Formats: sequence, structure tokens, C-alpha cells
Amino acid sequence: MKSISNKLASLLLTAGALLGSAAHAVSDLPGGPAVRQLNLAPPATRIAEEQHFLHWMMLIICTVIFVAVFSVMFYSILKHRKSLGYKPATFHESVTVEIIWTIAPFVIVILMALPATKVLVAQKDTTNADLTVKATGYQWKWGYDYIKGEGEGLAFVSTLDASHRALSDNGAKGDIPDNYLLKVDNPLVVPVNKKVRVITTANDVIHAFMVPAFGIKQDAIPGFVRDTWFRAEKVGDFYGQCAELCGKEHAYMPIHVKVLSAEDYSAWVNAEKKKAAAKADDPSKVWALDDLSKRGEKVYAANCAACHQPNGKGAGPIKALDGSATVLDADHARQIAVLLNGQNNGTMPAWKQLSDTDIAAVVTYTKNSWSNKTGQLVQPAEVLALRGK
Ligand code: HEC
Ligand SMILES: [Cu+2]
Repeated sequence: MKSISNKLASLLLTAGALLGSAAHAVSDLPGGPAVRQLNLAPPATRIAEEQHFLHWMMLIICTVIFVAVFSVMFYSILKHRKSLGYKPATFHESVTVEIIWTIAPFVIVILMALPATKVLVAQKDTTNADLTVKATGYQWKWGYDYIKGEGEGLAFVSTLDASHRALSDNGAKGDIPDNYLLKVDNPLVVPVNKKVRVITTANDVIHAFMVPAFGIKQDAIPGFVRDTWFRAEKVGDFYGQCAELCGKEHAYMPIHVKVLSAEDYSAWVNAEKKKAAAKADDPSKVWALDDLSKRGEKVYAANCAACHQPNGKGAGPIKALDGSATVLDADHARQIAVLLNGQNNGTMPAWKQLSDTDIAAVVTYTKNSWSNKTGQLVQPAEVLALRGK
């Protein structure tokens, strides 16, 4: 008896946790999801506002029609049923009725289609953008390239925060931050009140770029470019996610857009430009083994450890790097080629978006870690020479 009631209690607790009322209270995330959110995300752009209006207008029209039609139907069925002795009318082809049931829906459809078309056309108008950013979907992260406008030339990759990933791997036990699985290392930063065109594409499979508060959702398709736009009307942080099932880590490629005032945005651009200049690696630089391996450790932790494990042992179909013949091979080209092109139809993804130095660093690191003690040093120039081959 006791154990049954215990089980029941834990079941109720689990149900409570699912509803969000467990001990670890999660609060609304401004610009992101709210606890027990029912409505669309609070709009931060005109387009999103208009989508709200359309949504509610259509819902109200449909509800009114639903109630009206079903009231008449049930009333007729009940009042005119055979058991009350009702004698049915037996007319055919009432022109009046036919005209009414043609005209009325037609007018309703037009009333709904006109404002919807207006918003749809506005959504698709990506001309005259102040800033153009390319968003590239990767399994499983987003790459952002500032193509045109203030910040042109900036490019970075935006990945889920490792601590959130670890929390998820542990079954989300403990304190859950409000931005759970939405925190990234490098958010997409844009200026407020400027038209931002987002060009979407992908590197491997179809992803989709979605930010509900902006009212945008656009597929990112390998080999194609699509675009969408937004003009954020308030500064703040806004969140979205990849919205196209893109593989097993689909839930781990969030989108964080940071909207800054014009001055803050300029300051951010300047700081990023300085950082990029400082970081810009000269692929002809000749590195020492220790320095490059240290750098490679970071590259490995950020990009490889999720699959190959921090101990290099891999898991299941993910081959171990510890002791791998490819990694141990004295011919550096063999492992560099795996990194540049991927392996086994992309189950090992290509890493050509990493810099020559990062690839050289991670290759050097794997060649000198765990039981791999090759002493081999791979210089960035070797990677550069093999690119595009
Ligand atoms: C999405 C998971 C994933 C990530 C991330 C990943 N790999 Fe792999 N990797 C694989 C899989 C799966 C294979 C095995 C492919 C096959 O079946 O041949 C593999 C194979 C390899 C191989 C060839 C091993 C051999 O013996 O054939 C090397 C080298 C390698 N990965 C290095 C890396 C490095 C370095 C990184 C980080 C930059 C990395 N991988 C990131 C999944 C991944
Ligand atoms: Cu995706």
C-alpha cells in the first residue's frame, strides 16, 4: 500500500515537474519562452505584431462562424426532429439560399485574405536592408557572416553553451537557468530599428532560422540561399531555435539575437574588428609543438569532444581517435583530409569552416594526446596546401 502511494506521489511530482511547477522554479525568459506560454511570443517587430493581429482576427472569425453554424445546426436538428412530428419542407433549388451561401463565404474569404496578403508581401520584401547577415546552419550550430552594412566582414560561429549541454546530458537535474538550452557563446548582434536582412543557407542538411519575437522563420537549405528580414523595435535579447528537424542534436542549435542601440552596436563592431585583427592567424606562421597542441586542446573541447569524448575513445559508430591509425599515420595529409572533407558520408562532418591554424592545432593535439605520442607537429601551411584538393 505504502509503495503504491509513494509511486503515486512521485508520479504526481513528475507530472508537476512537467507542468513547470517543481521545486526548481523556472521563470519567464524575456525575449524567449515563458512558463506555461499559450499565446504567440510577444512581438518585437511590426511584422510580428501584424501576425498577432492576423492570428487573433482569423481565430475570432472562425470561432464566430463555428458557433453560428453549429447553433443553427443543432437548433434545427433538435427542433425539427421526426419524433416531434415535424414535416420537412420539400423545396428544390432555392436561388436565394444559393446566392447567400456563395456570397457570404466569398466576402469572408476576401476579408481574411486582404490583410493576410498585405503582411505576406511585407514579410517577403527584403530590399533596402541596412545590414545583411548570412546565417549558415551546421550540424549543430549557426555560422553568422556580416555581408553588408556596418560590421561587414565579421564572421563567427554560434554554439550552445557547454554547461547547458552538460545539464541536458544529466537529465536536466538541479537548477535550470531560464535560458536553458538557449545560451550560446557568440550571439548574433544587430542594431535596433535597422532593417536586417538574413540570408539563410546550410552546410549539410536542411535547418531553419526562427526567431518567434521577430515573426521570422526561414528554411536554411544546402546549396540554396533564402532570405528573410526583421527590424527589431526594442533593444534586448531575443531567442529562437533551429526549426527544421536536422538530426540528433537538432535541439542543441539555439539562436540568440542581441539587439543593441546604434552606439552600442558600433562599439561592438569596433571591438570585434580589433579582436579579429588580433586573432587573424597567419597560416604561414611556424608553431612550436606545445603551443599548437595547447590551442588544439581548446579546439577539440569546443568541436570534437561532444562526439569523440574528452578521452578520445569515441562511442559506438564514432571511431576512437585514441589509437586510430589515421591519427597515428606519419602522413599528416591523411588526417587533415578527414577534417577538411569529413568521412563516411558526413557522419564525421567536414570542418573546413575552421581556420588553417585551428585545424592544424586540433590535428596536432590528437596526434599527441591520450596514448597517441607521435611527437608529430602539423603546421597550418600544410592544411592550407590541402584545402580545395
Ligand atoms: C558529429 C559527431 C562528430 C564530431 C563533432 C566530430 N567527429 Fe570525428 N568522426 C565522427 C564519426 C562518426 C567518425 C567515424 C566515421 C567513419 O565511420 O568512418 C569520425 C571519424 C573521425 C576521424 C577518423 C578516425 C579513423 O580512425 O578513421 C578523425 C581523425 C576524426 N573523426 C577527427 C575529428 C576531429 C579532430 C573533430 C573535431 C574538429 C571531430 N572528429 C569531430 C563523428 C564526429
Ligand atoms: Cu538544424
